[in-house]
Amino acid sequence: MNEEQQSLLLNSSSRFSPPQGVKLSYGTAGFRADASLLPSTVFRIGILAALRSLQTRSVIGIMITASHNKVSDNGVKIADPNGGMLSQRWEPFADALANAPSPQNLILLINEFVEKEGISLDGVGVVEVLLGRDTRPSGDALHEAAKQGVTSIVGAVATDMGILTTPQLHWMVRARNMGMRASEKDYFEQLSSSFRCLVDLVPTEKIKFDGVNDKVVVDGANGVGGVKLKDLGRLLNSLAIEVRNSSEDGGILNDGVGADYVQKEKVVPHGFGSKDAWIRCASLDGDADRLVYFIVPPESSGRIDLVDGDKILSLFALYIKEQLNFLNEKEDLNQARLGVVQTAYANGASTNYLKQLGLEVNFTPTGVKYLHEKAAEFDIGIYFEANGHGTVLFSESFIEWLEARTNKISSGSKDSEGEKAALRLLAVSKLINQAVGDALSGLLLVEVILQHMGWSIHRWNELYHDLPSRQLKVKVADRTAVVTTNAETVVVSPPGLQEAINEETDKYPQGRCFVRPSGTEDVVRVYAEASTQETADTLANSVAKLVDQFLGSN
Ligand code: NG1
Ligand code: ZN
Repeated sequence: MNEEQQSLLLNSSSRFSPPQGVKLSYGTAGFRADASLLPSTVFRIGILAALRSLQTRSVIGIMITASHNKVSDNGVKIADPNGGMLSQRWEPFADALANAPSPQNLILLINEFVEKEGISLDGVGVVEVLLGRDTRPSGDALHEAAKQGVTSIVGAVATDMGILTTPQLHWMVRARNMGMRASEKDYFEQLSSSFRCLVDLVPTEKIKFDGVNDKVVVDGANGVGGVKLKDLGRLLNSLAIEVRNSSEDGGILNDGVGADYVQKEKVVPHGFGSKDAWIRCASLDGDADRLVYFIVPPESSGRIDLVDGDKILSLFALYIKEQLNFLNEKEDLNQARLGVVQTAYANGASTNYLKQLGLEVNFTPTGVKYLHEKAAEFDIGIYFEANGHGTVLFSESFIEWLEARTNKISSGSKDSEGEKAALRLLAVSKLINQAVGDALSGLLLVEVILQHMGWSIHRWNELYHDLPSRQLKVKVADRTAVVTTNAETVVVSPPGLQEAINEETDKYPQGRCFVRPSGTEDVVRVYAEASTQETADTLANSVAKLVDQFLGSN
């Protein structure tokens, strides 16, 4: 690197000292920690994003959020040129940068890395990094740190996209790199127009309004999603959306609210109660990349019936499979490959259901980057984590095929079911976020599919019955001592732990249990399923004890 570049970096990085005695790791979804520990990390991620942008000659994104974590935390993650997660090859560099002890050390690391990756720091040409942040109070200062990081690489500029949901930022990066319009207004317009198109294609005999089913009530986690959903809702006249726990209501982010709370605790979020009995309710997480639905049974004393990511996946799969059947019924036609992707956290009943539909079910480790990568292998790949993060990916070649097919329709032929199915699938590909899981676009797709099927949330929830399950966290001295294989279902280290888990699990009818180190919290997670809630709880508790015995607490 030349002298100008070197002194720019030395100067700016001396203003952002890393916290003492803390080791940060990029994890399953970027860096997350108490916000006070993060300025230097976010600054350095700014540098990394600028380098990635130089290497790919594309727009890169930085999102400042800690999703469902508490309000005092924050975090940072990168959107790659295709709008997806940062290339896994760059993650070790992100870790090394974040933990470099001094500005000199940082420069050494950068020099080494740019040489290895063949990135030229000659300052020729301009590259751009888009910055987004959620509603956390620490967001402004961290945004400034990211901007300083980006602009300490000669030729890189940072564009402030303002307060956004995580999926909006990813969508914008993807759109920019595809030469498409990429403002927030464009995002809302694309979602609302494809939603309207799908509503227009709902079979007329299915359209019914009965008061209870017309409205969806959404818990916005007191985060960014609620406000954005209100903006989007104004563009939709065939759907009534009531938003509660929007960040304007004064409640605390993710505190007794939001998709993570609702999914893990299975209780009503703040602001919901017996008055909502039987209504269709949904919950977003703090940065609106997760979505779950729920039902408040009457006299439930706070418990809910959860309609989780697995059930959203099942609903999407059913609808898409129906459209593919219409396409294949009479004509040639396209033998599109449909695949679904889950993790070990998927409820066993959902996997059975999907297999009974004749679908190919694939498993990957936890972390949407793995699910996304697998789903991208299909013409249509649907992936969801049970916690409500997921989307539907369409291959470029299948979209081209659909475009050609639907062009034929607009130039004169008649409305067969096959033609409507092609129009629907094309509209789904525009509605559902192709970059990452997106609660807002997911919610619109659920809503229009329910209209299409003429279903209430109860009918949807009856697709199959979840096996009772329990998730627990165990604090251990070193969670990295747990090493797993087979999409995280089998522990290979410490030795003997898996055998002990197997012995315990075998005692329970329909028992299934696995443990893995969390990528976002300093805990080992335990998941257990069994034929009754009591036995699922007992299994989870006994395995948590085993983890504690094998790994010891702090
Ligand atoms: P970890 O902490 O690695 O389990 C959690 C979720 C993931 C994913 C990431 C990123 C569970 C059990 N795990 O990861 O599915 O969403 O956060 O947000 O829900
Ligand atoms: Zn999130």
